[in-house]
Amino acid sequence: MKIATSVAAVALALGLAPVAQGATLDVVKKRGEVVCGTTTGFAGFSAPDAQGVWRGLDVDLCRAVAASVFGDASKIKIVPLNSQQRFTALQSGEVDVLTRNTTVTQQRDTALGIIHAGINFYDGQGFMVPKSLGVKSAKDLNGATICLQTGTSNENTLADWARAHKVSYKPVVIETFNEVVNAFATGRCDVFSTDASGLSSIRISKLEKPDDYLVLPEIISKEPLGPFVRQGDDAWLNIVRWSLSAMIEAEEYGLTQANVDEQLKSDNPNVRRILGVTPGAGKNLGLDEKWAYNIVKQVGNYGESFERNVGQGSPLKIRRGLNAQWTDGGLMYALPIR
Ligand SMILES: N[C@@H](CCC(=O)N[C@@H](CS)C(=O)NCC(=O)O)C(=O)O
Repeated sequence: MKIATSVAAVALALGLAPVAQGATLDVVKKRGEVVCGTTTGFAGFSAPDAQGVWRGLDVDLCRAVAASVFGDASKIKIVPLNSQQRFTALQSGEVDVLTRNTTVTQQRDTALGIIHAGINFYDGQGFMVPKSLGVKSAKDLNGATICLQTGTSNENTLADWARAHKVSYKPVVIETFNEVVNAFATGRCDVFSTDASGLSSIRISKLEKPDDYLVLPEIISKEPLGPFVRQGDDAWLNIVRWSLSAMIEAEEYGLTQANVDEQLKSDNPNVRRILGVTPGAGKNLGLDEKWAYNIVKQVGNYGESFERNVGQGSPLKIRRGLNAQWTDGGLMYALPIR
């Protein structure tokens, strides 16, 4: 994190950051699209499909913001950023919002001039090894060479864990995603360590024989992943935060892409408020009253987005786990739209 902090300091010193405070919504409206910072290509979360269209859970969040601002989820521009570049891109105004597997930490939320706008995936750091290594537990990793990507929280988390568990290892830290994956695939390191979501994605989409690899059972940290915006623009923070919350609350109330038009006739007061039949929530955000209706209609609720991109409807097949609704024992607990 030292590196990211000094990049931020340089950006600030150069006068790159921040764009005029409070102005993001105006800038976005004038431009006609929301600019989102994503990964350079992380299947299930943010990656271009065969037609070059960006898809994924994080891309859906970007689309949700566009749906609430413009009533049109397609009004987005994706800026691919590696782990190291992401904070500077947000600070400098190159992107309006970071929608990219970024762990919320106290340091990032305070010292970098940015702030999180919710959590769209509760994760934790893990390890992947080739089965041929013959290792069944992270505690057996003594002496291993471990691949990591530069500018991630994973570097420090691993160092802390290894010290506490008296595991010695040799880090191989590489800046770009494809290179670090390549280093692992070609055996330059024994282990890949990053968020468990990342490991599932890499195993399925980047390794030739996924069945030759094993994700170890240990999860060594909390990695709450969520969108970030610049500090000092509460109106924009609210738009991103409530767009995400609307997706989560829509799932709680059973509002889906398929039934949302029918649900406009619902007499449930919560549903009427979410969908703007009872006005107020849109005006509060400076948006059309159909802001959340447009999200559900065009992007879907959180569960739909989850299943399509990373869950049972995707090659990743990640279980809801911590990302289930609070009513199902998970941590997804939307703040009420009222
Ligand atoms: N959640 C962690 C890790 C996020 C991260 O950047 N992970 C790497 C995985 S190795 C990644 O997404 N790389 C994709 C890229 O750089 O395009 C963080 O916020 O630092």
